[in-house]
Amino acid sequence: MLDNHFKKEEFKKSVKENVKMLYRKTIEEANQEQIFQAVSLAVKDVIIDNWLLTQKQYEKDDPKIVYYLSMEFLMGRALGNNLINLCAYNEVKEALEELGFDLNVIEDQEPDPALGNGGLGRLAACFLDSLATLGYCAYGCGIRYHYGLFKQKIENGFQVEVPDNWLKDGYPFELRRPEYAKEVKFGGYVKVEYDPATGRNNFVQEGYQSVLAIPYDMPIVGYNNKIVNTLRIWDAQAISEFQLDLFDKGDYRKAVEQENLAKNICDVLYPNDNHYAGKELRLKQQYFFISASIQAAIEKFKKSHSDLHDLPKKVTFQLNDTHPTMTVAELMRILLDEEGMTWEEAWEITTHTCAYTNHTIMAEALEKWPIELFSKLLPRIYQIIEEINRRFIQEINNKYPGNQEKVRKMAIIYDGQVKMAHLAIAGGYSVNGVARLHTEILKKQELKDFYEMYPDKFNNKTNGITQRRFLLHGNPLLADWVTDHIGDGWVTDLAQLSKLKVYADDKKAQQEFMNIKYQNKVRLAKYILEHNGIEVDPRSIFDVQVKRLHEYKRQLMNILHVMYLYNQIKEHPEMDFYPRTFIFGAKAAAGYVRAKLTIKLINAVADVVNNDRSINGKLKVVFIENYRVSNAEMIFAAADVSEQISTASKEASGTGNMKFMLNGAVTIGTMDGANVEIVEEVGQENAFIFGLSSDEVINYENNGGYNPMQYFNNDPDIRNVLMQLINGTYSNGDFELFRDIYDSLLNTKSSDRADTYFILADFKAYAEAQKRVEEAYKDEAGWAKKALLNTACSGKFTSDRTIQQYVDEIWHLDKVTIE
Ligand code: NBG
Repeated sequence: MLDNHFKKEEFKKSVKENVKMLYRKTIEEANQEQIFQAVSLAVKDVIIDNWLLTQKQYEKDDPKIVYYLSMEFLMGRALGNNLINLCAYNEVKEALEELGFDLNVIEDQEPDPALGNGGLGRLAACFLDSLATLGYCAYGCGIRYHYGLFKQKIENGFQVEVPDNWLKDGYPFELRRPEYAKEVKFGGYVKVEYDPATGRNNFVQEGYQSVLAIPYDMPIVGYNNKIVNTLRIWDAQAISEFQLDLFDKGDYRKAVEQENLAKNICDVLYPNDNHYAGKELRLKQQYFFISASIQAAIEKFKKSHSDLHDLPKKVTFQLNDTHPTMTVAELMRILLDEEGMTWEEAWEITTHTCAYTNHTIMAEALEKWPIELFSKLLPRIYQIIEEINRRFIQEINNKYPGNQEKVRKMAIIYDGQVKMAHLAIAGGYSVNGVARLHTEILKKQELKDFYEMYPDKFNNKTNGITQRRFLLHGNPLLADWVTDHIGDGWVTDLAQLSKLKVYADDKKAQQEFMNIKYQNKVRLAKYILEHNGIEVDPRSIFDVQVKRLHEYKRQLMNILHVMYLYNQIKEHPEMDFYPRTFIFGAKAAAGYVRAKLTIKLINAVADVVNNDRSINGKLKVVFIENYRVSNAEMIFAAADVSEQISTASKEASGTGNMKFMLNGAVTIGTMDGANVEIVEEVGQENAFIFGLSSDEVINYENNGGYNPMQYFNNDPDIRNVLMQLINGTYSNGDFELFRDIYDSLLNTKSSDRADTYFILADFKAYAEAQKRVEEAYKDEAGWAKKALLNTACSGKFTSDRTIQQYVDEIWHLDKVTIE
């Protein structure tokens, strides 16, 4: 389906034209960044044709639309991915070679749009890719943060945050659409006016400040199908520029306030993963993008439909966690105040249009807004939520007469707080978790009362990832090898990977597979040498943990285990030990002190271990700076061992685990999140599972925790390692540097329980599982078989499967093909 534009000569011509037009330079004079811009423009040109075609088709077919509402879209770079999905990657690579450029280097010029923190934001990006590829009409709706997630620098072993000014040189894949701007109102008060004509009260917000929301559209290119969907991210602009009369009336202060409101709203993404901070500006961000998105969606619906009662047949608003829950109230506001519907009508429509995905059971991640803050910022929205709450409590009372305990636990507004998850459940028709185990925990524990009340709303959608980015683009060697063996059907039908199973015992296939792994390890080793100045041996086991830094993910357990191994090697130099490279990559939220200290610890251990010549390079520790989507692609491809070691019950799903598996890494992990399903697919014998089960963990938690001291007292290995945290071994004699970590594991003087995440309880089981990894790796053929089977069995974990399940069971979208 190669477009004419991607025929080599055409393409070269258009790049040259663009360089001339943009920079008044010849191709020989242009630098790499300029070539990136010129190439992107040429690609965008083709995309825009397909974008228009898609638009036309949608207008013709009038399919049902899903609006995927999300505070985060962690897109990663677009150029390479767009070329992949346009099936033009190789042609463009050759064309550029002929012009004297290397496509990889050109791709590296692109800033990595980091409008997300971690799994939740990356999932949204994978979903958009799958929606376009499967031919469903979908809009991503989010915020155009001027600064994405900070860039991480490591200085003296510590994380330092550097602002990510990703828009500095202009972003070629976005399109400003001022003609679709929307006004969003904050503050003021609500005036109630009785309307004798209708016999109803009208609610009018007055004395408010407003902001203009300007949409920027980014194309989402489907794979080989000409479909181009839209990610619409909103930016804020002061409205006062348009309302100069405010100055005339002397309301100068208000004009300035409005100006400032607009300036701040889209400044920066909050850098928290799985943690709620409760900042007013965050609440503003939420309402800002929700109000603009819902207004736009309703306006679009009304253009081609006459009856808003049909909205649920044509539209679903999918809430990516509770951050966009304002949707429920904003939709009610529009239907009540602007469309003049009765409460019952509006509620009927709203509760059949909104659907909610839960991504965590971590208590500290649950959003609860103080009513003070909420009602002041959003007076009308708050009023509506009060009424939703009043009716909801009535419903609870009807179902459980006299049961105040139920009201206490389930109310939307309680104890001076608005509970966003409760609003999302009451206001929607679907509640889903993101892995089977997670959904079961929601039903049995966290949301038990809601499940009892609305069993039919609850369902599971196990997460997935896009193989187009994480295999086809990220690991071209393996992608080609797979295609050579089973054809290229896997690119849009990942289940076909199971055809590789017949090669699991094939010596030649095993060798080829491991040889590709080796080459990918060489590629990563080169990156590490360039970026960290550390030399690592690609023949050693690459054992990798890359993900956000969080206590529940237990990077600490990993590094404590490295300290333990180091002690072993030092004590028994003669011991048989297969060389290992432990690779970490993780950003810590800027305010998360203990997480940042863990980064320092990893780097401190790296310093000691990597520079100890007496261990003959048997052990290396690397902390990769600034882990992000673009280097992730390379890291997954090079991993032998995938560390998925969260405390059971805490990781809702995980998606990195799937990316590793797809690339032929073997999991060492707990029975948590989607690990459970990974093991189910690949078989116990092809993974290394250890540790407490989620039931055991939850049981401890419900019964006052456990006593880590017993492990400290009874196990000399554990004691030894923990003492090294406070005896200066890794801190040049400073006893205090890592004391907080030591205390967190043993000391109950702090308010939280000691060792909240059961690191000491699981430590020995983890060490034992690591021993099994080592033994298994020494058996070359055995390992190759495991690795190959991991790839072969990863078919379930494509986001195409996840999206198809959302479509079949929640969204009920219509499939579209471009004629
Ligand atoms: C995260 C979970 C992950 C999960 C992603 C995507 C939040 C609130 N949750 O386990 O921690 O894979 O969501 O569902 O970021």
